[in-house]
Amino acid sequence: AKYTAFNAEHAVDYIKELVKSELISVFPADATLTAYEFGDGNLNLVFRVADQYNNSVILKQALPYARCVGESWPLSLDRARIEAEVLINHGKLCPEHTVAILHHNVELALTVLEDLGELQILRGAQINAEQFPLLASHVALYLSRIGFYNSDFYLSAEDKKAKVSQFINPDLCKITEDLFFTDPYIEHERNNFPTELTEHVESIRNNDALKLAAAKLKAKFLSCPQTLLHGDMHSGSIFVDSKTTKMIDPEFGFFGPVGFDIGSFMGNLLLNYCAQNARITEQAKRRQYQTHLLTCLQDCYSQFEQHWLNLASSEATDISFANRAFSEDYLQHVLRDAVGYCGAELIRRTIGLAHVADIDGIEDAQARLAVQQQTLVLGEQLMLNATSCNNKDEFFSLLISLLN
Ligand code: SR1
Ligand code: MG
Repeated sequence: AKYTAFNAEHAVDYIKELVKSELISVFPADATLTAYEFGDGNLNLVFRVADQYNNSVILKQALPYARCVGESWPLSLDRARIEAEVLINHGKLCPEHTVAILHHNVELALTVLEDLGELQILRGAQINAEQFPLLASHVALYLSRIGFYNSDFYLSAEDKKAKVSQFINPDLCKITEDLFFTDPYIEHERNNFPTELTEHVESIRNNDALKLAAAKLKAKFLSCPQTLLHGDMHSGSIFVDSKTTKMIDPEFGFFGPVGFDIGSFMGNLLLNYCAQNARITEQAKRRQYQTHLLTCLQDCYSQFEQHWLNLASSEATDISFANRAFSEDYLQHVLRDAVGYCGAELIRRTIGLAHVADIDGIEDAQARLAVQQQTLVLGEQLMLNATSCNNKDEFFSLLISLLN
């Protein structure tokens, strides 16, 4: 079928056809379907299609442009294929923590996904200071499995090269290259910050050491195809409840540096940590919640590293990589990258185009500004000190000293 952007009626008709042809098994033959569009993300259309028995699926369709900006920002529809193929890849490696893909249509740039509506989006839950004791271990398991099994530790060189080419994702990588690594460090119309931050923003633009760190992180993002990343591991890409964690939306997936995903995830935990300084007024409650977030970050990083070391000792297929000294050296570089990407995420979510509701939703303008100043300083210090972290404990000490 020729591409056309769907409305709710198209979504219902499309799913009806899938039911009729027995291509999905979620709905019975007598299902009466209804649909509504509820996408509030930056790029796509998202429909929930449900029947009278409470069965439902999500139909996600890429638009040929970025939804948040409009047709002046064209984007390739191939991102829908990439997202579907990343979901298939990650779903095989870590089905417990990857949203299930039920159907995909390349021409229409759409995917049909399991409906996770009974779970919450992590960002909203963390804005309300909800705690998820299994989040750290689930994210660590997901990132170590998808990371390791798509890396040179495990794939043959031939297979890896074929996969790198399967997941070339120029349009969405360009968004990250620009928004993450370029715009915050120059004057650009896409940047978005209050006038009161102008002095701080100018100090960032004049900080040669920081700009060098940003350039090195960008160079690595551009030319270090270590593994098949999720590519957009922010708190809006994670569904949770007390027992479950599911990653969604890997349309930014490509072969890039291992440290990028875990760095982005940690950056989002820290954005929430700082935002809570203006959100939770009672000191003891705030401290308790922030300690939980910090423990989540530390546990996640520690478990990620430990899983990787275990996988490397039991599953490495390349003899050159099957020794502990190599794994430790590799992981030291991953740590330094992750700390740098974490810092860059804090900065770009504060002064770049795409912000986070954790901070933007703070009603009191003065309190919001204080949080923004804190995320900028934290981001700067993490980026500047990332390459001095020799191991995770040095990173945790650095972080604790910066948060106190
Ligand atoms: C124009 S897209 C802006 C941001 O939304 C996505 O989720 C990515 O994080 C991107 O940087
Ligand atoms: Mg997304």
